[in-house]
Amino acid sequence: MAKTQYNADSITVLEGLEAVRKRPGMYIGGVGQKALNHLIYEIMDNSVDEHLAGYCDSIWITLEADGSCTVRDNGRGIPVEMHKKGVSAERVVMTTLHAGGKFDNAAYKTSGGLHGVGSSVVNALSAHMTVQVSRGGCVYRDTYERGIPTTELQNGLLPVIGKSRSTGTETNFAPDPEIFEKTNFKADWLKSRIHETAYLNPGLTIYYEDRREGEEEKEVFHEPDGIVAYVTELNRGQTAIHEPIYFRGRYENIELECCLQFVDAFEEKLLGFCNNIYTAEGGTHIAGFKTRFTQLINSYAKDLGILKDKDANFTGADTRNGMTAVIALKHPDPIFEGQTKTKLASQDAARAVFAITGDELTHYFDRNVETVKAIIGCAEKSAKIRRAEEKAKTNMLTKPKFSFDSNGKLANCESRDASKCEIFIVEGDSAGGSAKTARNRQYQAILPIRGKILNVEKASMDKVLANAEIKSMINAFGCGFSEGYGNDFDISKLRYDKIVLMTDADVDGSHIDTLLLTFLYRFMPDLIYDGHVYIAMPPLYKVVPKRGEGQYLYDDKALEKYRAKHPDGTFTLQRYKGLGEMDAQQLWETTLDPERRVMKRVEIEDARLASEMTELLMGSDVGPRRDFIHDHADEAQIDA
Ligand code: 0RA
Repeated sequence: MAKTQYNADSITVLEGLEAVRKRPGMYIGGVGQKALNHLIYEIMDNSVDEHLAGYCDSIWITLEADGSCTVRDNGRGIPVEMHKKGVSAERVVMTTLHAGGKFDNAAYKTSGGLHGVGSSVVNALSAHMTVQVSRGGCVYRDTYERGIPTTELQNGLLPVIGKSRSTGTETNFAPDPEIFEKTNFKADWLKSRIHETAYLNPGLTIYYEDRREGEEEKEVFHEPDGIVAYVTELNRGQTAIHEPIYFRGRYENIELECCLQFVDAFEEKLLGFCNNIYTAEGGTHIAGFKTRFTQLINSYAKDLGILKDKDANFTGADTRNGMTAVIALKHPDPIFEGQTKTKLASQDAARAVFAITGDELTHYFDRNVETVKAIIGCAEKSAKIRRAEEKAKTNMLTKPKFSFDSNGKLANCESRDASKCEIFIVEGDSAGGSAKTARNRQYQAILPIRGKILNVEKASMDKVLANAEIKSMINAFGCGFSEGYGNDFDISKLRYDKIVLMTDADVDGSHIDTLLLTFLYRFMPDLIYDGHVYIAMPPLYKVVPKRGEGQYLYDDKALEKYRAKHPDGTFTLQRYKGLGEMDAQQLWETTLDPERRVMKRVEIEDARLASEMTELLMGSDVGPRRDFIHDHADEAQIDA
């Protein structure tokens, strides 16, 4: 390793990177799985910026067998020439913390300077990082450990390690286990993000490869139809009521690209992006779109005689009933705010989107009246249900609620300290009975539910609220619920820190999980966002060897492994077909005991994954749902 030379500049540099290592959360939003994946996005976004600048059409992203990640592009290559600081520009980019240094660097993205913002943060948080630049006929290489350069410069410049006719940048980095709780990247989140990038950049091809043992996979992401393909994909499996509507426009320096399509469902999927960044918290672009869209639909409904003068206007939510839309904005100098800096705050964005949407959709609707009529039909359905719901809610609020402790079959726990309490939603009375015997009654509550709960995606609101199983859950959780038009949800009133779905490991059980999750997702999504919802993973087998201790096995893979270790077959194998087959002792050991149980926390990475998940959950086919659980089962962890 080369000795690092310290001068005044490099000391401030090191202090900067030290700050990143001291407070990684400030720069990448945490040290968990989400933040870990974020490292890749930071590096990948720089290559996407090079694409947006018009110089790069391919990006290669590889999860290496050794746990590191490589991002390569065919852009111009990060400048390696002498920077005014007296060292290679690449070195400056990789070691200089950019101003602000906040979690989301979006604000600096289009500033046109040396992009590579974020690279220094990734560098600081990587056990090692290698940057290889092909430019001007040569290949240059620079290396770092925990942000500190380990390659000796020659007169301030990078060593040349080879020749090349092509140009581009390749960054390989390994997240530092001193910083991150876990260092294995989540492939499904990454692929989802890559796919989103491909939809938003139709001229770009992204080659993804996972080389990790047991995970080997290759996929090419290229979406020449852009956001039209995105909307089509979001609506896959649903009944579209018209062709996708696509428009684009420019207003001052702001460019808008938009695609929307209605489906026959009570759902609204509105995804906003600004400069390729998903604006999870919405913002001015979304507001401008919504305002103008509501006006348009009300005005067409009146012009077409569907709404009479005496009729009340449709609400905004009515007009978006069944809408799927992608709104992609390019802004030269966006301002972001909000908790995760994913809310667009620039006022001119609202004006631009308002104006372009008005012009373009008027143009379209005037030529496609049948489409407007179909969209107004969705608004009418929504308005009707909304009125029925308002009635149902008033009825429900005026009727006395069940009292907490005498709520149906709930066996509540003794403690009232929500942070320590858990509730298990258990399928069937017999398993419920064993669970009641087995539990720690101080902290664990058991709520048995009977058979299949109502499919909330299909039923109307008043039916949902009349369903006994749903009522007992709402009452037990204590935090109310939110629904499209109203919001009585208050998470601070939640009575349990953990809500655990405990169903049989078979098709029926997975269907019940599906329905329960759909219910939670629609009416109490914050419970999922805040990580309160878990799925119990009861074992499938118990093996007892001739000598030694018995052991529970949670899946077929584990059984295979066990068989391989005991080739003589000298063990007895018990298979659990359902929770009901376990006695109280076994149920405690495997599913209830915080020290030993295995459960999976239900996570929603972002709105897109969430909507995909709903779609997955909504289908009558349990196959995809099984796959979902199965795919995530390897992350199941002992939850202590
Ligand atoms: C600024 C100027 C030039 C290239 C880049 C940035 C650049 C940065 C990254 C980061 C990842 N991949 C990248 N590709 C390019 C080129 C200046 C020139 O050649 O004139």
